[in-house]
Amino acid sequence: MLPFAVRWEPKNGRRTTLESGGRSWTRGLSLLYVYYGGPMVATVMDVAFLAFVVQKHQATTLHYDFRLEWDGVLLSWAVPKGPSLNPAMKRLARAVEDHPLSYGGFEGIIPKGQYGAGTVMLWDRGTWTPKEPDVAAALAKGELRFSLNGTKLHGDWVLIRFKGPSWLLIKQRDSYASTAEVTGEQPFSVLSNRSMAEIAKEAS
Ligand SMILES: [Mn+2]
Repeated sequence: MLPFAVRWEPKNGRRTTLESGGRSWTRGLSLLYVYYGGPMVATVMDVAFLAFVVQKHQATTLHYDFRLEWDGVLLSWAVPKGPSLNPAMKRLARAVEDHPLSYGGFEGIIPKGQYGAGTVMLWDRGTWTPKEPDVAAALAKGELRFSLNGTKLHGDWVLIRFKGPSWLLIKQRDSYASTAEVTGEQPFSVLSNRSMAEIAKEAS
């Protein structure tokens, strides 16, 4: 009987970031749980991780840019209120243009006159795992289910398109779901531990 993978968990601390041809990705050891029809078996595998990043962006209006690495770019949604850990809170997520992978590490000031001028904070980052292997089909269908393994965001999430470029970002019910206001309670950068005001002062 062929093994059927039911879930995997990245093992933190055993990962490295590789760079090649201007593209970087993270890989490391992962615990893969497989089911052979008998008891669950855990095995260790070397897998490539897909990056996710949330950048808090004070441009004309404040929003959180939610980005998922796919096919060599960062798929991007602008979330005005930011992600919520509460499954009852459906957060508007407006699809915006793909960004280069290298932009996912950016924190600082976008100068006046440039697109998106303002302050950018690396609010969260980590890896994501699609629930279905065919991400392109899920995006075309307008329903992408995935899990996040970040510093602030974890567990299962879904992006559902409801009209044109408008999607909803919703936390799924799991042990990471909560009524905590994650954006308010964890306002600092995962990169530098700075506030938006501290990052904004950098330029002056
Ligand atoms: Mn933005």
